[in-house]
Amino acid sequence: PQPVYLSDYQPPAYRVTHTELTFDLDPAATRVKARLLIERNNQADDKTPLVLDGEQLKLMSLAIDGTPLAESEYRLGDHGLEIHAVPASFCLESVVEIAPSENTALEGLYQSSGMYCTQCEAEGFRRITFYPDRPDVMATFTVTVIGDAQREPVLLANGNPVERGELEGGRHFVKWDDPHPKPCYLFALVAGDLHKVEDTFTTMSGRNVTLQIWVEKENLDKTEHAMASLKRSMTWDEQTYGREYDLDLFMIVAVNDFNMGAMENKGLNIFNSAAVLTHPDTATDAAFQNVEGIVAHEYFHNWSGNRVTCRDWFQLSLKEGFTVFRDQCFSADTNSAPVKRIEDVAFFRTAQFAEDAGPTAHPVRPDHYIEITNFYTLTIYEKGAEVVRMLCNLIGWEAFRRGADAYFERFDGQAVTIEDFVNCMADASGEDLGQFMRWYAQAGTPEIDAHGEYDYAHSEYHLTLRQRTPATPGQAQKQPLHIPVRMGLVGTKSGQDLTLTLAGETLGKDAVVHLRDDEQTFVFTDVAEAPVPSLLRDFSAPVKLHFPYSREELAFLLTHDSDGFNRWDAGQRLAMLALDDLIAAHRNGVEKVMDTRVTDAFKVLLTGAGASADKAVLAEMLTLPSEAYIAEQQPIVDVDAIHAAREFVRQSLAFALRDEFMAVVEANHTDEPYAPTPEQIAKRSLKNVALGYLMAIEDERAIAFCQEQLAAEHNMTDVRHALTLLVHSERDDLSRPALKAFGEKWAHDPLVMDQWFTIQVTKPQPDVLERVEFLMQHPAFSIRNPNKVRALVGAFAQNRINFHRLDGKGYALLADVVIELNRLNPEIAARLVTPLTRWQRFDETRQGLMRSQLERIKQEPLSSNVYEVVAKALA
Ligand code: HT7
Ligand code: ZN
Repeated sequence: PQPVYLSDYQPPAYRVTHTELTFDLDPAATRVKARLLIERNNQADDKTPLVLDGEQLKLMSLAIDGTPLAESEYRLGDHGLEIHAVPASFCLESVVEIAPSENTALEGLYQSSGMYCTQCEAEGFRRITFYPDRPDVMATFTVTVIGDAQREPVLLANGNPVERGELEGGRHFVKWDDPHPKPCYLFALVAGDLHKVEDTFTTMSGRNVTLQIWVEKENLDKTEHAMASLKRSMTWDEQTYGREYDLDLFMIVAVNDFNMGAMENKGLNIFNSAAVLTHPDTATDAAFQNVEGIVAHEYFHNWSGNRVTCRDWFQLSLKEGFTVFRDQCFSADTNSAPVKRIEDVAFFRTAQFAEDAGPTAHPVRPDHYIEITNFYTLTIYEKGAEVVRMLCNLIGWEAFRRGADAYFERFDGQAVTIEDFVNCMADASGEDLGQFMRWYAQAGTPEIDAHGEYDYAHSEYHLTLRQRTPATPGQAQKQPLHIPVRMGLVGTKSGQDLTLTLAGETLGKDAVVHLRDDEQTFVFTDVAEAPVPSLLRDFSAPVKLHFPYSREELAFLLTHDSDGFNRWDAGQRLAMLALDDLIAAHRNGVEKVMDTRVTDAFKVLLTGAGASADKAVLAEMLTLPSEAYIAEQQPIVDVDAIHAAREFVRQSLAFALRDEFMAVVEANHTDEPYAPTPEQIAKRSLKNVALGYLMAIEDERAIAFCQEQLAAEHNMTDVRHALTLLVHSERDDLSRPALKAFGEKWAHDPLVMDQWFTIQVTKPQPDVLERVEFLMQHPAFSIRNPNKVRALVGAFAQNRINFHRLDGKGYALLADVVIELNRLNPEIAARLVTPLTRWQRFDETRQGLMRSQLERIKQEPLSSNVYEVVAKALA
């Protein structure tokens, strides 16, 4: 397969001004009739052929302005159709046949649990009809859906319903009109036996919008939270960005088979059922929060993505980075802002940093790709959001908001580039963002080596920052970036933030310094006492910061830093220093000794000043860095040493602070009716974190507590946590009956069964691989369902000590599944193979084992998706 290059971009030779589609639904032979009003663009002439994308389509007829085309007038290939000569303005009519029931890739029109649904982003529309399947062709759409009145009583598409009626043979139809020009990737159709929950929203200009959530009948009681989240999102976008919804109807549909979380199709968002359905009995707090965030994300796309869209797929982060930033701010405003930031950054530093350090590293705006679906990555989404956040912090919210207003107004109804967005911000602020643009072009995680010195004689603090970005595939040399470093100086005597004075200018107690060169020294004057620097507050840039903090300094920041994020980060750094020592001890066969400074810090958190802190933040502060994060910090990952060291710390803390943890468990246990409020979520997470420590030493009171929590069935957060702790303990006598009862009780609920699969395959005991093999035969498992694959196989690949078994069987199992999925669903196969691509991070034995599985996959006849990932991993 050949790559596509950003530098080859050409505007389309022809535009489609209006698209009229008629779908006559049938599982094996759906007929799609298309009438496209097409006009030639200025740069083309009458010799320019019309090139349309099309894949897996059976062409039945083709006509221009009512005249059928002879076969000599066009060329039909595997990827599309070229019509040699066309008028400057004409109507193209085509009829094709497609087979939704055979579509296992879940791109284009497919069937999920008997209903029809679509997924067109990025290039799925070409599996529906012949069309210029590119985001810079924007048309209005009229869509008629014809289906069986019994099997498909509900027929949905984008926009507003304008006509409906009965047809012969028990068929019926609904016609939909979407007046907003859109690229075809935002087209959607859903048909099936669906039921709706309805509500209304009055926009800021007083228009009434009907809100509908469509689900299978048995899920009608799981929509309340999504509906409330949708209304909150609509209000937030009006208040925060002045953006109002623009149709009379907004629909969400839940489907069981979906490659990602959800899709922002105009007026008809399609959601993975896992991203929309919640009920206290079946969904955890994390799931409730995830649903809220995804509902908001898709809704926000109505402006950042739909009204203003991307010129080409290289600009993907234009809509995704900006929209993730918007949904992050919404969740921060709606819940606990510091916890949201801590969770996002903890995930980012683990997973995106790993992507940036691996063979598939790419810039926020890539310059080439083979398969665009491989580029829906953490770099495009999350690093893209961090880049937008930096922009906002650099120019300030007021200027950022003016820039966003200008962006939406200037480019409404257009397909644009990242430069267009950044130029709006530069215009609104007067800031020169030229150097800042490198963030979009350079892959890899920048590292800052920081070093500070207090000059007692002159009351000055000299802070030197040196930046470097490591080489990444295809980018050997990097240029210095414009990095905003938010910081404070915390006085060691007063414990307070000191006033920052730089080059004679008083900046306040918390300021942003701009690092632009390879190395810069900032001299702060009038610093009355020796400070400890608090750097990169609130994670002001997506970089790795190295500062030679002593453990005492970290313990000091943990209790004194005015920045909540950096207080948490100081704790993580302190724990990391202890973990590093223990990893080395394990490797060298030396007895492990617990660092009492960590125990003391935890004691302060549990009983001292920390105990009065926000409970949600406290829960985060009591959580040790994950094995995956610890691995990220090691030059060569020693899976067993990391696991042993982390377990040792957990157990040491539990032995030393047993009573304190138990007091937290008891103080935060509640049986008030479940609500996903920040207060309740905070209490549950604090209690469950403490319970986790006690279960690490199999404390008898904790075991009894878990059993009671499980039996009480008060809410899924508590039930799942208790079940997980029992299953992950060494107590088989407790684990087996609990798992069995849970599996039987929830056999009818696919989303709960996903949790049941994950709990079993994430435990540390060594029989997990066999368990995965066994569970793959379970009636609730299907390799065709992406949620099941993620819950079982994907979760197993995150179980570090079991996946990385030294006999290589974990790798072989993953490769087997990738090979099978490569035929069925290439997009999911390409995502699933990721853990194998990180082979360079491991010891020689594991490197060899992982590589040999990659080689085995490469021998197969591969989809372009899997080929691209595997080829990069082996390059
Ligand atoms: N914009 C949506 C992306 C998406 C997607 C991409 C490729 C294949 C399947 C997909 N489903 C959804 C989701 C979003 O970012 O909001
Ligand atoms: Zn998105």
